[in-house]
Amino acid sequence: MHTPRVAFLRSIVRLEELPDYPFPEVAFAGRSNVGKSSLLNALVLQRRLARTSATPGQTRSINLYPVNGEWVLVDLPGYGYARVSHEQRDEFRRLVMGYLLERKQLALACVLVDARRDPSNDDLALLEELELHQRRFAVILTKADTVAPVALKERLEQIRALVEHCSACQDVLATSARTKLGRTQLWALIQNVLNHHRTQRTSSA
Ligand SMILES: Nc1nc2c(ncn2[C@@H]2O[C@H](COP(=O)(O)OP(=O)(O)OP(=O)(O)O)[C@@H](O)[C@H]2O)c(=O)[nH]1
Ligand SMILES: [Mg+2]
Repeated sequence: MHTPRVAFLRSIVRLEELPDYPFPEVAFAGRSNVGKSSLLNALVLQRRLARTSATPGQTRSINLYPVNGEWVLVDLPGYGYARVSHEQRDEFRRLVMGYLLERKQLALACVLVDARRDPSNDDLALLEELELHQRRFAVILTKADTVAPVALKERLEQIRALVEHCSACQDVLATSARTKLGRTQLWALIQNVLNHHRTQRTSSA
């Protein structure tokens, strides 16, 4: 694979600001600090495209990154971050859930889950909503470099069992932004989903 051509398009804090273009989007969602921005950078082989931080709550807006002029990677604000007000938390939730459930350009929601932890209640609620609304999703384990191979295998089995009956689930993958584990598989999954999305659009046009 060639290094993708990727740029920063826009940062959005209200759903109405989202552009109405024909490009399919692939979004990274998940709890705060799970590694969304880091994995996005690793995926497109850029060090500092999306801002990352050891402090949770770094990404507070919806950030759009067009790739190869064909599709758009979307970095979402994280949920479950304790140190924000209730109002702010509700605001983020409305923004993120509104985007994930209603955005017509969304081709795939990647739900990122820390490989070291059991999925949180927020993670489970999000997966349930996506399945309920039949929005295509994949579960992506992050920070796989921090767990032993046996524990990683167990975690993968746990998640696969969890989504076994979810028809909207496209895949469950283990990744690491640090070692780039799973990067090629994630790229291939995205290309597959985008191809499918294109075919569907052509046949329904
Ligand atoms: N060991 C390891 N650490 C990682 C990996 N990915 C991210 N991190 C670390 O996890 C922390 C959070 O990473 P971010 O990419 O900023 O997480 P985020 O999900 O975008 O966080 P918010 O924007 O706050 O929601 C940073 O300190 C990263 O260096 C990984 O694959 N392995
Ligand atoms: Mg971030």
